Amino acid sequence: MKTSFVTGATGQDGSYLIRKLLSEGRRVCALVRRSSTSNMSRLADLTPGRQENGAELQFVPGDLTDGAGLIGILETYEPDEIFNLAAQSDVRESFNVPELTGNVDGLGTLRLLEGIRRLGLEKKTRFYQASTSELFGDVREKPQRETTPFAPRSPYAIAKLYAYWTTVNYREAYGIFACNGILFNHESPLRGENFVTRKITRGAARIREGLQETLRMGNIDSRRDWGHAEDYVEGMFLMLQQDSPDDYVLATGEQHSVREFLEIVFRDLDYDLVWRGTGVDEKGVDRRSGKTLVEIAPEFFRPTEVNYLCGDSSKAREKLGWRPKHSFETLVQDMLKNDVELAKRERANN
Ligand code: NAP
Ligand code: F7E
Repeated sequence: MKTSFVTGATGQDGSYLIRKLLSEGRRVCALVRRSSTSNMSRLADLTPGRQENGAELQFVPGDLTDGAGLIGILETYEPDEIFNLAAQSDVRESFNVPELTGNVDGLGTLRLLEGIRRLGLEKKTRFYQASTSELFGDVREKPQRETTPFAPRSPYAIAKLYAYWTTVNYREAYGIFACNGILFNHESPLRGENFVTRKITRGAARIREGLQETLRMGNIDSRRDWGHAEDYVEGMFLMLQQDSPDDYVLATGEQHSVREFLEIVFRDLDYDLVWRGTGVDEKGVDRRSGKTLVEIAPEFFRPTEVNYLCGDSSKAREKLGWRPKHSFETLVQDMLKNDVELAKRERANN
């Protein structure tokens, strides 16, 4: 039985990836960081121990800033594969906590790779690094692919750049099977509510149920290539099952603006969203009722913004046989259905 060690297990991707690994019959050791209140909500339905198909799940306490603790974990479990998903992953927040972001997202990756090396696990342990389309930042080419030069625009992206090159260096210097998955934005009903898609589906559903007045948004003309997290964890898994290690872009190749995302979500909730005014005074108004649904709030602007991302995942499609199953439409439907149900329950409990 192969042992997989997953950091960031309690996050969006960790939650989907653990289910995938258990379905593949793995022994899964899931890193959970200490918190005073539970951070296990996305994993609440999973029971540790032996699963029906013989797979096994264990939660392991630890933190990416604690090198000695990580080495102890690697020594105990000697994993066949590590999926390093843990990160301070909020780009806006990284401007407020740049040092923490560098420590977790940059040095955290180094600590794991150095652990593999010091324990002599170079030939045994395969390593997946959660790299990001934010590396492309102020994009130098459209669409972005593996060979597109990086131009990071946030402390988050700069920390991830360090992690990206550390992964490449440990592959080249020590022969570790280490891969970077350069993943474009991927969302789901399990997405954190601080990220724009979930903020919109959750907020709009709450407005519909009379639980919230408006959505206060940042730069709504920003454009992203949004896929479904369920599809993206399939790609992560495939990268570590190949004959040789490599770096891959995962993306849908389709791009939408935040403004379009707002229009689609409100349309699906039977509003007729029209835009009035310009700049920070612009508002999204329901044509029928005249009610203001969207306002611009400068506190959500970033000191430096990534305006445009759209990925070319031809390499992953050819070499890994990876194909996203979800479309943009089914992604929005999946998220909205979940958040409408949540808002209805919330109203019923009020
Ligand atoms: P997420 O939902 O924010 O999850 C982040 C995870 O990291 C959580 O489990 C969090 O634990 C954990 N974590 C944070 N600081 C830690 C620390 N010091 N030690 C140990 N664990 C720590 O992120 P996600 O969307 O699943 O993304 C997974 C990874 O892919 C991240 O590395 C992210 O940067 C990267 N990425 C994401 C996307 C995307 O669109 N989702 C695209 C490209 C790359 P708590 O639950 O305790 O907070
Ligand atoms: O912002 C704009 C915002 O926070 C998307 C992380 O998973 O994907 C994610 O990073 C865009 C930006 O994601 C609001 O300015 C407008 O242009 O959902 P987001 P992100 O910054 O792209 C990458 C690939 C990662 O690696 C990251 O870990 O939407 N935007 N108004 C807003 N964004 C937020 N959060 N809130 C707003 O009100």
